[in-house]
Amino acid sequence: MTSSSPLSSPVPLQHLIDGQWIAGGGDRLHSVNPAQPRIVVAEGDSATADDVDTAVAAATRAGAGWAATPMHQRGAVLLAAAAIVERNADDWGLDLTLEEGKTKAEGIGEVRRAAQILRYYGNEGDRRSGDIYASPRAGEQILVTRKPVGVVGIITPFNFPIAIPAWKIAPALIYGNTVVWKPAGTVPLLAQRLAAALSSAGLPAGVLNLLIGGTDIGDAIVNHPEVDAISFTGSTTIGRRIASSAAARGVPVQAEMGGKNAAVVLDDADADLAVEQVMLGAFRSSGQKCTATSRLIVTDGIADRFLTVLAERVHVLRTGDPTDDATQLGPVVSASARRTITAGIEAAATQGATTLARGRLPGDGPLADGYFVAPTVLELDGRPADVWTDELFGPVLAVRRAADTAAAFELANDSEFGLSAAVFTQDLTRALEAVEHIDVGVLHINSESAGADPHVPFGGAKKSGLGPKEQGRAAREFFTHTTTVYLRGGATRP
Ligand code: UN1
Repeated sequence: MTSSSPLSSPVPLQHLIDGQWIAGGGDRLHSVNPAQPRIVVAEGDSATADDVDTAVAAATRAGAGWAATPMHQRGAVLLAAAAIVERNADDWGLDLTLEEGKTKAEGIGEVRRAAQILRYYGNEGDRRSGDIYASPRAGEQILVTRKPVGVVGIITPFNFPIAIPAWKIAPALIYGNTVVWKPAGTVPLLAQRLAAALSSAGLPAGVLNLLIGGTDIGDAIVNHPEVDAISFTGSTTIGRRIASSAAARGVPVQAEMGGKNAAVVLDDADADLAVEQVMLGAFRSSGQKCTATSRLIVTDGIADRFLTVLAERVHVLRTGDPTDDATQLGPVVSASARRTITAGIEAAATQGATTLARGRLPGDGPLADGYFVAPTVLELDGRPADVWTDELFGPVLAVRRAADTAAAFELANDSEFGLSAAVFTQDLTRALEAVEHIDVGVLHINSESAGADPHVPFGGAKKSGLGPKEQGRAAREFFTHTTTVYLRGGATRP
């Protein structure tokens, strides 16, 4: 069943500065439905460099009051926002699908996840907030307390238009920081939804500012002298650029960047479970997750059987209108993303890859102009191939065979990235070896490489990430700094 769009005309884009929704004065910007790019989802004018100054000034002014607000009171705002987001999950999930292209089930699931994240941090006031150490001196205790870092610049990607913003903004706010946020220009509508939820939940003016625009706005935030910390998720190229300019200013950065995540299927794996999970990891969200499975390593004893079943399943995957309940893969986000992914598939062919499977594309009709890429599985023979090393951020899975478990784990580590991995085995000893040998920030044993719970650390090893991990208590390391207090009584000891 195809749901009809609740958006009968493009939503006007607005920016939130100092508690006011304003139209921008910059370049024209519009977001389109990637399944039917002639449909404009939201449009308006980008923010300008002056808007960045105004927003940072507002965030700076709001800082002291917000930091002095008791954490439980700050949490109450996040909990109220969570309720608003949850209440609107079906509608905003469909908006997300229309603007980003992931399936409706994933869109609605993502909005619910944003609510869950807001709730997790909304309850932070009920948790331990610091540490006490013993002192080597009589009559003294040593306390470690936490303070907000100040004004945080937050830059978020297109692929989780509400969940990733929530998992950066919620911890920033609960620990008493104020925020200037620039979402990806391809998904402004969901950004407006989240900012509006927080605003109507009672967030004071200036505590969260939303500026929609291109990389010039992102750069202006990153380079602004009054911005005290930057949290970024996105491409490795931009992440490294942000990190170097922030380092030059002496400002901390949390950057969550690329992944080239492997699924390792060992001889003794439950093949049905592994096929199902590898498919989810590689093709959900059309492979546009930094945690997506883009490499598959199969040991020789199971390889033929496993790859045959995988290929059969890929051939019948349904790529199409993401608002249709039967669709398994929507489009990728933009024409340029499709170009890059398609070029990557073509380059692989010239570097010795064999196509093991290629799914179907939607035919002519209303989706003819959509940015669809057929899900593709490519087997490599061991010669160097870019599809093995470079993140394509699309529904493309590169496969290599390994003689045994040790060789398979070595191939899993054969990447400059180390975000996530999945290992399929029923043998506890091999699972424990995977924990010991595979160098990643997130390891799944017998589940797909993507997915992240709000209460546990998330982030990569090697070149996938910089700075403290995200989510759960780990987020506190980035969004606060500590004061070590040597605490003694004021009277002279007898
Ligand atoms: C997930 O795997 O569900 O950009 C979350 C990304 C990651 C989030 C992945 N920061 O894809």
